[in-house]
Amino acid sequence: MSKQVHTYCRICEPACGLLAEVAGEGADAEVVRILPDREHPGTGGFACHKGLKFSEVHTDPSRLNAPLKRISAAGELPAQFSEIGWDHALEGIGARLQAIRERHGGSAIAGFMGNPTAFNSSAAQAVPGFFKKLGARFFSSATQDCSNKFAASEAVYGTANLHPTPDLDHSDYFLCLGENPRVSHMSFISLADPVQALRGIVARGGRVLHVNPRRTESVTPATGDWLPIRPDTDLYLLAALIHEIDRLGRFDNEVLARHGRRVEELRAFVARYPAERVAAVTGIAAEDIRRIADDFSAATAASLHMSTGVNMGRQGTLCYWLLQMLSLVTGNLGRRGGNVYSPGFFPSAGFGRAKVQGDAARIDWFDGPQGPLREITGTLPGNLLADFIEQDENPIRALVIVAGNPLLSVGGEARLRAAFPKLELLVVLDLYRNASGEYADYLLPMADWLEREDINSLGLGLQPRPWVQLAPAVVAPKFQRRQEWWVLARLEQLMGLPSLLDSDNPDPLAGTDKLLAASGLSLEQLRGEPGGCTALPPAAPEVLYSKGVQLPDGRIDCCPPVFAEAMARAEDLFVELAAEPQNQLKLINLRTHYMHNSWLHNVERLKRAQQRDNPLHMAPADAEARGLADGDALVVENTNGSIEARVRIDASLRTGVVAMSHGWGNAHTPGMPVAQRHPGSNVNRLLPSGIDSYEKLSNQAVMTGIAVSLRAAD
Ligand SMILES: Nc1nc2c(c(=O)[nH]1)N[C@H]1C(S)=C(S)[C@@H](COP(=O)(O)OP(=O)(O)OC[C@H]3O[C@@H](n4cnc5c(=O)[nH]c(N)nc54)[C@H](O)[C@@H]3O)O[C@H]1N2
Ligand SMILES: Nc1nc2c(c(=O)[nH]1)N[C@H]1C(S)=C(S)[C@@H](COP(=O)(O)OP(=O)(O)OC[C@H]3O[C@@H](n4cnc5c(=O)[nH]c(N)nc54)[C@H](O)[C@@H]3O)O[C@H]1N2
Ligand code: SF4
Ligand SMILES: [Mo]
Repeated sequence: MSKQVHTYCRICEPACGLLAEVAGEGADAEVVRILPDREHPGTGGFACHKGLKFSEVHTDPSRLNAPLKRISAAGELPAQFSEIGWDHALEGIGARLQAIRERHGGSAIAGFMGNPTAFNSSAAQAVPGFFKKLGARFFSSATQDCSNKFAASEAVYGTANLHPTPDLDHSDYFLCLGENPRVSHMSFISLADPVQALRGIVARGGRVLHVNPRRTESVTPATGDWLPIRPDTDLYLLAALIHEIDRLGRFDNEVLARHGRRVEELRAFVARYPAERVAAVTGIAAEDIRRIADDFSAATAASLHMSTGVNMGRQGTLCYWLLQMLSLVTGNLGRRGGNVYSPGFFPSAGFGRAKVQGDAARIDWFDGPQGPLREITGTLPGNLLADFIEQDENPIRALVIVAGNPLLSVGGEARLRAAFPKLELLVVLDLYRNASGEYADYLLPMADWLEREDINSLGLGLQPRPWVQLAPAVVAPKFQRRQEWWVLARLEQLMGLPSLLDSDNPDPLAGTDKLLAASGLSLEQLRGEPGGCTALPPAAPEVLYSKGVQLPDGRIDCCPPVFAEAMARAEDLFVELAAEPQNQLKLINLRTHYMHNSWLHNVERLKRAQQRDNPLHMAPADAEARGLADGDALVVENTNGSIEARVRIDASLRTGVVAMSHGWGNAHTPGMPVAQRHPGSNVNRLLPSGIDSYEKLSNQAVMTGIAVSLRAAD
């Protein structure tokens, strides 16, 4: 006898509704297969192969199933581990953390919280709280991903938590920058089947334009056109678009008078970048820029969005600022079909409120080891992790990684490989013994999302069609797998700190109950419903202004004073880009359907013939100019490092641009044997690390538009 359990996928933003078919009862229950949930009120049966095949991760024989303790020397690879019981492991870890804390203070301890935590509602609450209680330093994958968005929204809206999403169902013009909806399913918007939404715009006679150095899989006659751009130059395109719209006299002065401040300062900044001036640097003809400005501002309802391809350039914060401004000055912000705020079950824009000074957001800088530093939503720059471990004064001595793999996800692999063995203690909480875990003193086996309860709170504010679901654990955790919140709460107890486990009836999701109350819902009610899922009424577009914007006077800052230095630097970078040699190759990222950052690499089914490594994709003209053919072995190098790769000629790339997938490089990851058999190269060896490798305003790492050169492999 089998039954079907309603659940949803926790791999990426859409959170697709799923049905898990379960055979057996209690501890013997097994997930037989996973199907799309066609009746799901939010996602309507959309799902991709990663979610539908997640049971292969759930049952992967390489999973961590018991706590492991290192028995080989620090840094020795491959590492040797032996199994120990939970009590033993946690007592050992607790005692060592406590000793380090007493000797050197909490800041000698650090946490690194990786991306899957974002979809893990109990861990998302427990992990930052644990490190705060310790007074520890804190890092997260956000500074490799999107922290520019937090910094920009803080300054512009007064909250890191407001990210107006494109109202694709009602747009007749959509500008998509540095994002590949078909492959990634987008980020900072939780929408099932985004490609269907793009098709809808084109079918209605509207226009979709993909601004990208690569003609992505999202560019088709039915889903939009391609506007090729030189990497790391989006700021100048956005500035030119706003300026040309101003020139056309199309600023919505009524909206700006009602909701904006410092509009003249914005005007003055963008006036530095007329279309004629930015054409050569962006690689986009002036008349094309003027035509887009005209079409965008003339559209009945135009929206726009940007993602990691722009975040990871050198000026992601300013880009996100101008993206908001393009929406605002054309009257599209908070308007049907424009960019809207959809609070869902709780208006979370009120969280993450910026500190203010006068009428503007301010940043609290402090002295870092190498100059002024800030935290962004509590996080230090991941690109300084190696520096903090290696520094003489007050170094990090203990690191706890939760659902992350910084060795492969952060720039400068060689620096982290050198730094990790210097730690007195490295603890890794993961599904796998991943590349970073190879350096661990303790590896702790975590439950996956079929084995735990979750609520889709990540979607708060990001769902154009809002819904809430409380998914029960489909089956009990297998073997000795445990949840993150429980591990950290046990450690708190062992270290004499207040802990959730002090309660007789600990509920790691209890914090969400208060938020649910705002919509007249409760955990108890959702737990009682078989599907656990409720569609919520969409909000009126104007709530962006009433419930979203958090600056004291309710206005939007069109030219935040905290950007002054970065605005001046924008001109220096412009001059630098303009002076670059024509034949300089620039490296960008390339997500595929067959990888998910550095994980899912142990899933055999994703290792199809063309997907067993991560070649260097190259435009035909660039290959021809260098006498290269498909399959040639190369060394890709720059001042940061070098890697080996094979050439793949790829006509989808703009000339001068090469692309490689990240998350590969598992030659030394015996804990993931499928991944190790198809190791690929870690492209992040070519990325910068350290003090000049991230955007100062936001701690966001620079990861695209990286200058590289090529030579034949020996
Ligand atoms: N060159 C380059 N580098 C990049 C990027 C890029 O585009 N180009 N993208 C960046 C981005 S956007 C991101 S978000 C980061 C991601 O950076 P990270 O978060 O550091 O890395 P992931 O590869 O997502 O690794 C996630 C780890 O969590 C584990 N895991 C999965 N589910 C769970 C769970 O439920 N519990 C626990 N405890 N562990 C779990 C997986 O096994 C894996 O080891 O990478 C960044 N790095
Ligand atoms: N299959 C799959 N899906 C994923 C992931 C995955 O690894 N695999 N990762 C998940 C995660 S953690 C995230 S954050 C999201 C990210 O979602 P997206 O941001 O959509 O990720 P990408 O597909 O890497 O798209 C980035 C795009 O930016 C382009 N680009 C690179 N440099 C520039 C530039 O300078 N300017 C412009 N305009 N474009 C540029 C690239 O060509 C690429 O098409 O995806 C999520 N979904
Ligand atoms: S699109 Fe993302 S959330 Fe949906 S099934 Fe695929 S991996 Fe899961
Ligand atoms: Mo990400």
